[in-house]
Amino acid sequence: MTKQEFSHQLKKIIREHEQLLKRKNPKAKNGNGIYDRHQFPIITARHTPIIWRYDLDQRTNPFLMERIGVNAAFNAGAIEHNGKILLFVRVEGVDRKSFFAVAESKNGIDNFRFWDHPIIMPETEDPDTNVYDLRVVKHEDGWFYGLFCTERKDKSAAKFDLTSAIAQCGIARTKDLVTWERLPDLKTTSPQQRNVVLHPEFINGKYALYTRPQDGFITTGSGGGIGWGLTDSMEQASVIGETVVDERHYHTITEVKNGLGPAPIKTDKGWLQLAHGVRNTAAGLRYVLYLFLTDLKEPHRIIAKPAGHFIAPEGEERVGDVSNVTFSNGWVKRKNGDVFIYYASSDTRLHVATSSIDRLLDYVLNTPPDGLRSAESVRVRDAMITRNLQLLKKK
Ligand code: M1P
Repeated sequence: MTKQEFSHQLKKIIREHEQLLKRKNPKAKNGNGIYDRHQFPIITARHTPIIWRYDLDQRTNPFLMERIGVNAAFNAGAIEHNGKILLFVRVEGVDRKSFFAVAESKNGIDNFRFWDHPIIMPETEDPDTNVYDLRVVKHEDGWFYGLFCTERKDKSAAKFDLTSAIAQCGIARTKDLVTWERLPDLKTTSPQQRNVVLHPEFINGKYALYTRPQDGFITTGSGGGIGWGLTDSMEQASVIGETVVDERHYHTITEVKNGLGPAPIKTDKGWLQLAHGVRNTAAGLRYVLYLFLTDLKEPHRIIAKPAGHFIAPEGEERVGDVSNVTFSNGWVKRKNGDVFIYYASSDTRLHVATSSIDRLLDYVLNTPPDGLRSAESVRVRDAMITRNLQLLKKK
């Protein structure tokens, strides 16, 4: 490449990247009344900055090739801060290592732009092999906490077993969202923990955590579902004796496992909770999102839970590195009552679904619960059909 060709090619790469970042993202057609999807993913690997992927020095990158590729950008924590939506995106390099990076947007729906530098997350004395799925919570103690999964090789595994891993909950905190202080990992009695979420308020003067105890790295084993426990401090966080918030059930969307998504949203009717449920199929695991409501004073106690999924993979969402997955660890309630739900599809890209507190409360409070049997499902549906037919006759 001549100097001129290099410069021309670089300008083209920057121009196309800008076009992608500035693309408007209108609502998709055919919403279900509960929320609206939007036409395009809000963040993909191609949204990550050019300077993260290309070496822009012609002497060291004469072909202007991507030097350090990005494979995926998905599962993001989310907050509203100083009038902007900040997403704490799980960015995965082509080397399969994930890291966290902040992308911000004024409207929360399009024009997301990454900050120049990814988050430099400090390590503990036992270095993380991989970190992922950051849940960012502004706690009433004044800190922003980031809880995430830290994964390390299982040192007790057989010599040639290079896949066994131990997942635990890493904890960090920050005041400015730029410099993070790493705290010791959460201690629990479970050999594996993922999807741990900090409740934003003190409960009886203690920090409250939603957990997801598991026996194995992939399988829950005796892990009963989403758990709950209290700890005196986040500097030495420790939960002894988790109670189960949402138990798994046979022939439901949570048959194989479940896990809480982002920290819950407080409403005047209770805490809105977003979670994922997993079942097994001939085509592999299927991850869907579901909603439930818990008591304001006892946030571990479910007071309403619709049957089935709230968001399931659709269209291109169904395909990716880990297909048939929707996963969320971030949502934002705005002052006007709008709710932006940030969900990822198939461990590849990130989307937004928009709704409101009123709609979500209507959904959780008035959608029938799971009757756990076909006969009960058809009875509830048929009762609505009969009422509808009577209403239509009157018109
Ligand atoms: O691959 C799907 C998801 O798998 C894990 O979720 P869970 O712990 O509930 O099985 C996580 O690794 C998550 O990042 C991933 O999206």
